[in-house]
Amino acid sequence: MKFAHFADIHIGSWADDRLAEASTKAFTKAVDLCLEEKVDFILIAGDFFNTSLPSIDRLKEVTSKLKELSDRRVPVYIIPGSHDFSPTGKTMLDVLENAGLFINVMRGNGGDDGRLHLKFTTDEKTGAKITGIGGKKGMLDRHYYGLLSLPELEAEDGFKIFVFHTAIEEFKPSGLEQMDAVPLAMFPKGFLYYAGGHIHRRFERDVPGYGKMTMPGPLFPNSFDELERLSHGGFHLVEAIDGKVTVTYNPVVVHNVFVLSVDADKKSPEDVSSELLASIGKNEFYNTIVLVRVAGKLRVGKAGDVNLKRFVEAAYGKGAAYVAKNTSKLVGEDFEEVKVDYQSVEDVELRLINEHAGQSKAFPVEKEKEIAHQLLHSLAKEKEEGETTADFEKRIKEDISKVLGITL
Ligand SMILES: [Mn+2]
Repeated sequence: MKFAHFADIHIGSWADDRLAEASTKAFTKAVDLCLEEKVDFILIAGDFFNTSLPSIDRLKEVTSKLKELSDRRVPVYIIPGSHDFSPTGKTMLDVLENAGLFINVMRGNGGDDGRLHLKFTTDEKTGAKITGIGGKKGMLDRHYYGLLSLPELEAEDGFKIFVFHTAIEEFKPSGLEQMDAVPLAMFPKGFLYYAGGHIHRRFERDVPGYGKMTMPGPLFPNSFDELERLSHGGFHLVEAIDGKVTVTYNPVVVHNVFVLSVDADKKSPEDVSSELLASIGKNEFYNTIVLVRVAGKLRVGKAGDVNLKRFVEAAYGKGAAYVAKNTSKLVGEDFEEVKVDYQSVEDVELRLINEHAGQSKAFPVEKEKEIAHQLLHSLAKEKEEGETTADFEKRIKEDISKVLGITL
C-alpha cells in the first residue's frame, strides 16, 4: 500500500497577485507527483483552503485537479482544518464532498453515553480504515478529543489511519510551547499511521503504543517566516509493507527562494540603502522569491529613511517573482527598546492600547483602555451568513453605541 499525506495546503493563502497562485500550483504539482508514484489514495490533514469561501479562480483549478484524481480512481480522504470553516461552521469542503471529489473521514455521532463515537471509512482498494478529527478555531476540537470514545477505535483490527489537525502537547516544537495542544493520551492507541496537520513544520516520530505520527508541514510556505525557514513545502509519501511503515518527504518547489540579510547596526540609512542595492550584484532572480530582512539600530535617522523601494524595484528588474521585506527589527537612532514577548494578536493589541492611552483626553486613562479594548472586540465581529449588510451594520453600530454609552 502506498499513499500520500498532505496538510496545510492553504489554497489562496497569499493576497498579493504575484503569489496568489503559488499554493494552487504546489497542489497541482503534488497531485502530479502522486499520480506518477501511483499512490492508492491521498490524505489531506486539514486546512485545504485558506478561507471558508475561496475565490472562483482558485476553486476552478483545484476542482479540475480533484476531478482528475477522481477519474483516475485515486480517492482523496480529508478532514477540515481550522481555516476551512466560516464563522457559522459552513465550509466549501461540504460542496466538494457532495460533488464526489473527496470524502470527509470525520464521521461519527454522539452516543447515549454522551461520548463521541467515530466511524471508520474503509478504502475499497487497500482496505485501509481511516478516521479522524478535524481542527476548529479556538481549540473547539479539544472538546471533541475530550468526548472521544477510544475503546471501539482501539479494538478495530486492520490497517488503521488516524487523521488529525492539532498540535500534540508532548511534541510541540521549540518556539511554539505556548500553542494550544491536545495531550497524547487523548489519541486512540494502536493505529499504524497518524496523519497530522496544523503545525507548519515537518515532524515524524514512532510513538510506542501508538504508531508512526507525522506532519509534513505546509504544501507551500504561508508567510515570510515560513518562506525563510522552509523555502519550500512538501508532502509525505507513505509505504506500508507487512505492517512496516516508511515515510519519505517529497519537496514541492514552485519558486526558488533567495534570502538576503542586512545588518543595519550603527550604520546610516544611506549606507544600508547602498548595501542593499549592491547585494543584488550579478544575481538573476528568474522564478525566485527574494526575501530581504533588515535588522539593527541605525546610527542616525529613522527606520523609514532606508530606501527599500529602490531595492524592491531593482530585484523585480532582475526578474524576481516576488519580493518580500521584513524590517520588524530595524529601528532608528531614537528608538527605545520595549522588551515584551508578543505571543498573540491580543498581546500586540494590549501593548498598543497601553502605549497610546491618555492621548484622546475624552475619558480617564483606565476607562479609555477598557473602551479601546471593547471597540476592537466589537469591530472584529464578522458578518454572519444570511445576514444582510444593513443588518450587520446595524448590529455593529448598536454594539459600539453600548460601548461608548452614546446613541449613534
Ligand atoms: Mn494551517
